[in-house]
Amino acid sequence: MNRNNSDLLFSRALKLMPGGVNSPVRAFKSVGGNPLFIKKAKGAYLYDEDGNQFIDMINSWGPMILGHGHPKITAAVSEAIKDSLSFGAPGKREVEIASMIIEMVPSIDMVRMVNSGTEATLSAIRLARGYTGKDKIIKFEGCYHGHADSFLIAAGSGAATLGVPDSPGVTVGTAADTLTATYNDLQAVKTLVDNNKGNIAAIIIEPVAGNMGCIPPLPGFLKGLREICDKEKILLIFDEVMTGFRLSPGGAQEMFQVTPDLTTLGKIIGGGMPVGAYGGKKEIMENIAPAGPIYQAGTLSGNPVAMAAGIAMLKQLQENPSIYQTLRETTDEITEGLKNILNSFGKDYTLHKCGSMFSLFFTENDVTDFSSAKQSDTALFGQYFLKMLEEGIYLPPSQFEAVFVSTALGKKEINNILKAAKSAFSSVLI
Ligand code: KE4
Repeated sequence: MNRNNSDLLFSRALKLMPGGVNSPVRAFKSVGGNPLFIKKAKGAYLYDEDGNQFIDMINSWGPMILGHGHPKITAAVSEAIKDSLSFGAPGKREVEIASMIIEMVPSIDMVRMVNSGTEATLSAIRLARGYTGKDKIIKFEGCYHGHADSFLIAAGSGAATLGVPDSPGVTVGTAADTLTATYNDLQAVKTLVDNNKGNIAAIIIEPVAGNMGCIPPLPGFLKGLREICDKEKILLIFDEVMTGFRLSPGGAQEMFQVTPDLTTLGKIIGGGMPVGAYGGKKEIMENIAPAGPIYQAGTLSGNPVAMAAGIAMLKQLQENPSIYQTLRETTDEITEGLKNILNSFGKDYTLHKCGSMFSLFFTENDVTDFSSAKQSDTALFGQYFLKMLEEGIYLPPSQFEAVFVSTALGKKEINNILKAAKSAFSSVLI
């Protein structure tokens, strides 16, 4: 595969930006080789700077659930741009998207628009701490909630100890207020809550994990968290930046029928533009400035062009609820095909899926949390990734990320994905 232009661009980029990228996972570090520089995308396809074509199975890490260049979204953005790009003042589109979100996600009475998932989650944590007057939060190992200091925390040794910084620059003081539990382990949460009675403001979780690979909640896990939070007066925050509007119009909370106190959103909500949001019960949200004392702000929050893209996206999802069934069927066809091919090589790798997201773990062991996910053969995954790239399939460049299916994947693309997988497995598994 000719990648001269990408390699040239990457060598320049390395001199100009840390790691040559604007977000670490794009650098292909965990799979090897240089990243490809994408020039354009249309429908199910990406085209790089050397003219190579790829079937897109990342879809910008989730947002492009309708594929690239959806005419309704493109038209809405083109229309909005005619009226200039940003006002820094309230606009009609903010009212419109807020009412759509509140309609689609029943647990949200009131919402604040921001510019990324990270902004949404860090704001939600500040709100939870301000509203409850308590300092500590519980997160789960392997769950990623963006790069705010409170989330870049590794598990301390033993269940009762405090978190430790997982990145230089995060202070010990900050880490002390983040407790970490094992995903799908309700007893671990109960132990942390008992050891920190009355000090925990919130539990934040990816209701379906996507950042350690796709790992669904075990039956009763989310409901158990809800019960703990009700009993201990802890706020339950569902980080649905990835699952929101993907698993169903109401996200994971609709799929699993568990109601959080606060929800964070991103990715799909912006239709490909930088948009995040957090929302929840009115009596909680009304504590956010200027209605209340808890501060949060943003120059480009509610940006009219980004709102236009988000409105067009949400409108498509609202008006075509059958797409969720289509996405499930496409996901089933791809995942069942992969499992059959692997079985023909005598492999029974663990594959987890939920709605239109899935991950193939290169391990035959069960995967229910981060430590079991880490048993996967990441080197083999890297070889598989590069082979699939050669075959024209662009997968997420990490074992610990999820594949995101779009409605643009049709029969032809599914067949090509499975044909490529058969070729890739035959070269890496034998
Ligand atoms: P952003 O700040 O990247 O918009 O959102 C952070 C975030 C928050 N919560 C969840 C559940 C998320 O998955 C994310 C971001 N996801 C990663 C992919 N695993 C974004 C890709 C990247 O970091 O480049």
